[in-house]
Amino acid sequence: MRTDTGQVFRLEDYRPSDYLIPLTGLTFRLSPDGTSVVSELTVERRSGSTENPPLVLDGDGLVLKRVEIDGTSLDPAAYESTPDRLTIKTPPATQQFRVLIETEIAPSKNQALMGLYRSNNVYCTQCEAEGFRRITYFLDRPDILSVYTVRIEARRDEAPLLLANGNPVERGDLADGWHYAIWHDPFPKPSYLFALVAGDLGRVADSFVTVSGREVELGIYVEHGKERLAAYAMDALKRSMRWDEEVFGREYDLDVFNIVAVSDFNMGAMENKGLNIFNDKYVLADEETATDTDFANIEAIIAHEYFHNWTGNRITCRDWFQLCLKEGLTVFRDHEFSADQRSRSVKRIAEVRTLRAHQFPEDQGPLAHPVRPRRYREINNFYTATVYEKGSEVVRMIRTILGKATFRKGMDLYFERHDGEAATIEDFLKVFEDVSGRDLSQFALWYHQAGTPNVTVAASHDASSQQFTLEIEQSVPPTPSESRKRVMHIPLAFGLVGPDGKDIAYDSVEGATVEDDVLHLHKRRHTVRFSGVKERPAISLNRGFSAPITLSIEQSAQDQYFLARHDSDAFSRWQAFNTLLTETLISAFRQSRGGKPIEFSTDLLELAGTIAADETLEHAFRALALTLPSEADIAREAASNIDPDAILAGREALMAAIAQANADLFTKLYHDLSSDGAFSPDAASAGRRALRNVLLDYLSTLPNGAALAATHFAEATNMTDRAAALTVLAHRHIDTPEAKEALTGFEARYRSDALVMDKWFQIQASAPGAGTVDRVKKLTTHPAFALANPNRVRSLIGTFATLNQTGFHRADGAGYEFFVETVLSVEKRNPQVAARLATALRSWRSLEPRRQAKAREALVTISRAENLSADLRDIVERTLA
Ligand code: 0A1
Ligand code: ZN
Repeated sequence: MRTDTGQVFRLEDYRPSDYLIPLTGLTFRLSPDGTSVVSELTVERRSGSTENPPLVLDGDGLVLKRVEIDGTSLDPAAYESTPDRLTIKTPPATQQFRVLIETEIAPSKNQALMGLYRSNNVYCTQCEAEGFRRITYFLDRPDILSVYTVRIEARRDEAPLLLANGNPVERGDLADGWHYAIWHDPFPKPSYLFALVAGDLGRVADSFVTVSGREVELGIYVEHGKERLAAYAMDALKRSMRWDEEVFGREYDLDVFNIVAVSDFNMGAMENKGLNIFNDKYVLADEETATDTDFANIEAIIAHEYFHNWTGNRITCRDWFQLCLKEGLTVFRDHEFSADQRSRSVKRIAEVRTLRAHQFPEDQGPLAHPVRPRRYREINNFYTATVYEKGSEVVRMIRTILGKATFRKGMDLYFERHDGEAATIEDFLKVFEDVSGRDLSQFALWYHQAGTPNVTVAASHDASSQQFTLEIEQSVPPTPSESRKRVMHIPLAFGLVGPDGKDIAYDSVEGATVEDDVLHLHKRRHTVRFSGVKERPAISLNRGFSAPITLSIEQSAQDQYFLARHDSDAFSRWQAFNTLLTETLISAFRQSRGGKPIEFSTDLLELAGTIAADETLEHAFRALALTLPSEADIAREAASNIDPDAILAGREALMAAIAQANADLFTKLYHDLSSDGAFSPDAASAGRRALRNVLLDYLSTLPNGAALAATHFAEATNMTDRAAALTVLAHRHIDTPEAKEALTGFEARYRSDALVMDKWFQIQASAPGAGTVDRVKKLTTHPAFALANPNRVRSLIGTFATLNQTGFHRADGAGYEFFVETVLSVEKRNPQVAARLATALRSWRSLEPRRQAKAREALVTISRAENLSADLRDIVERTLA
């Protein structure tokens, strides 16, 4: 484990390296406890340089066996080596020279899951961001692009399958039951994209013919016996490959494309060139074991990693500050892919919900950072919702500003101009400036400035002059180390909605630029006047969530109801209803805390029924509209002095009130939606299930709710319905015999399926109430739980800390105490996973004073632990600062 050196990396300190490594040869002789790695590097002085400064290579915990230069062993006085660095003091003065380095590593002891490790007896690697240096000494930075040839040797019985990046070149037998394979990747790549897999796995094979007629062999490797579960992932892969050709003009470039599913993985998946490695959770699925959400995630992540082949691999990042160059752009691409494969408006609503749930609290708390950060202590902690999700929103805004056709021209120019390079955000913005002739310097603040901008709007109408006026003001709140903010370019898509629900035309507009129904804010304040507006319209703003901002708009309840019923933009229609719900829930929270009876407007309760029954709306849309803001959503919107118990009470009261007001309607709809046909994971079928399961949630608040959920559980023919019913039972009826029976039944049925058991852990860990802490503690001793496996830790501990507001933030601090203990034991094995867990405490300052003090104590306890890793120290200290 790397302990903290306290070093801070700064963007402005970037310097090109003195040396390049055009060619890299690697030979692995695999053994669990002692793998030998021989690396043969062709090192070149950067052109123009006449000096030969020391060659300083990165390492991390390495054991050096030998070093040679140009075929001769190096005199020990000529180099210095530590586990973390190899310095060759005076390299040859020639333009090029060869360095041979042998290291020895122990994959079986690697619990951090970075570098070369073992998962279920399969050797696999994870090198992003700085894992390659745990394998061999190297210039482990993304601007060093090298052509790799890799030879893998292993015992044939232990590892019949030998994979690396690129194309297969040769394979054969060796003495004593060993064999070898050689792989060559012709595309120069950074070390973080290196990958190797060796083991005994089952293979699902297919092929894809690219637009220019080249045949690509596709392989997905999974645990033997699970091949059938990779069918959906394979289908998603082929659809992704076709889509990238059609929509972005990007063709695949190697003869093979392989995906390997492993069960121990720190993140979702990794885009290693030609050899993607996946958390098996994002590959394996069938109706019996996976929910509709799992299917959608698999489709999105398969696409995401595949799309990286162009945005990330062919064009990579100059340094880690540019992470959003590949991640924000690739998330944007996978969002667009899913929108095309499914329902665009439903997908957009889901994206915004995710952004608000994960990125907004980050941007509004102590861990806020710009989409392109300027400094970091531990790069692993910057794989954040800001870099990924807000990064994607920024690319979406570029498209909104330029229009689809010019955006595509810019992308084409980006691929043409930077293919084979390690690029920067400036390079990316420049292509769009070049194709559009626009100046994007103010827009670039979206990359440089942290914080969620707030836009306040007041509207007024003057019938006599037929003028409709918007007073608009923007502000960006201060964030850590950025107290003063500059004015941003905010593109707001809008419509003026007339009494018939149609957008009304206006004669002219002054006070801001309007292009294609987008209002461009460039100044702190705008007075925007629309003329020729006879009747007062309802203003629909930030349609499609055109800018990732918060909007405070003075709007009558009447207008909000009107927009929730009639806005022609599906996102804004959803938003209008969601705002009504949120405002209601915030006042319910305040009433509940004040011990007052909670009352709701009958208009709202009725509108819920109208939306549920509106056949002109997609099922999935209705399901999303009827899903009440989560307790965390309510806490975020209420902003301060948070008492999770009162929030829960208010939310439960609204659930029950909506259910009571619509009991007959919901019951009828619920029954009408029961499925008759065979299972299909497509979006429309998933939408029906989603709506029916939301209705179940409501109906379970009524008398006999537990019995209804128990029947739903017993009759379920797929995991989506089964998990939904189990959630209702465990969350709302935990003390009933029905809940106990369902939990035990589920456990008995899926005991040996780790990924399904994760759902069982998740459902219990998110059950609200004071009793959950003890239940979760007890579950850590369950045979299916393992602290060493990131998926298990995330489903039990991560879910408890992020989705269980009342349990985790229990007023007596018991939730935090358990959490601190667990985070510190996870950290001993896997600092990266521990650091990510610890971000669950980032919003501690918004709690009411008593909980706030306990949460702070918890953070301080972690910060005082001995030998804290760089990963965890970085998170905890920034959270406390
Ligand atoms: N580049 C990957 C994410 C990723 C990052 C770090 C990892 O190390 C443990 C693994 C994966 C992606 O965007 O999918
Ligand atoms: Zn990515």
